[in-house]
Amino acid sequence: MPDIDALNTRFGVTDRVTFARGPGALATVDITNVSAQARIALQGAQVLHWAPAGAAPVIWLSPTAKFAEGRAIRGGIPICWPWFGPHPSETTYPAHGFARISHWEVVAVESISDGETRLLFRLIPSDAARAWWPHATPAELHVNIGKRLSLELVTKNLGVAPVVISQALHTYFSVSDVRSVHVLGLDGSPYIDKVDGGKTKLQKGPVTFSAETDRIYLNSIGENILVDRGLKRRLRVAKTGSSSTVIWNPWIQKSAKMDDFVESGYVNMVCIEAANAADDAVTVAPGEEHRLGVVYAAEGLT
Ligand code: TA6
Repeated sequence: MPDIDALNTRFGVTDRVTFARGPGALATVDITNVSAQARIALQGAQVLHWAPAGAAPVIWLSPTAKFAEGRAIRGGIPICWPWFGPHPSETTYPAHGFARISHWEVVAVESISDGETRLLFRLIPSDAARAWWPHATPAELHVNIGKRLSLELVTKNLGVAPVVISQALHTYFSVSDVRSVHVLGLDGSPYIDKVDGGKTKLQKGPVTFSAETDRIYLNSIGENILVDRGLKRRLRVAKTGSSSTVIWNPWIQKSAKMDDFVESGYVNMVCIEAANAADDAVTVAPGEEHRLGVVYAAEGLT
């Protein structure tokens, strides 16, 4: 259990960087600067909130998210690592890996300027995680909080053999109404349709939402744009080190089965995930590292 007083003594900055114990006694850090406000849980180094100054929150957090040690928090930016989805062979291993349910230590906090705060977190695997993943692959997350939000997930292979990882920054975006938004940038991309037996299909035009949507777009390296006329907002999702883009909305029936989705909660969120999943899993050679990066920017819509 992180020592909040020690964190504030070492990294806190009055009115700018404040550590606290939030719901479920989970440690959080609130960041306020001229450009934005954000909150990050130390469990999972999970961004829970980001709002550029004067703008509505960009990141969605379920109103009934459950906060408990070792339980994934519904919303924000969960880190899926070192595997995406169910473990390839072990059904008892946690879905989406263990990064999002593990403690991450704060390594550094830096105010670059009055408008940008940079934080560095390092994953501290539990004994259980070491059993699930017996590889020397330390993970770090760099977060920049400003008028843009950027994250970079770094995996280093300190072992003597190649290691295959799949991963995602599983970002939940807040939208006015998922039935009226669309995603640009995936036209012509092949995708695995997890709602239709995993068939591979080809995207035609913008991605729109009228039912449960769960797709892994492959060989997808370009920028995506989430257009939300209801919020008069365009969200740009630029990424590096990512070959897959996952698009997800659970819709009515699936979300109704989740205790951390309010009824109709699915209407106000959509996941656009910078990932390396399925055929795009990444092999990290001994002594090498892999960097998965995203930059989110909100723009007005005239
Ligand atoms: O990214 C989409 C997905 O893989 C869906 O299949 C769904 O399982 C979602 O992630 C949420 O997973 P979670 O384990 O957070 O409930």
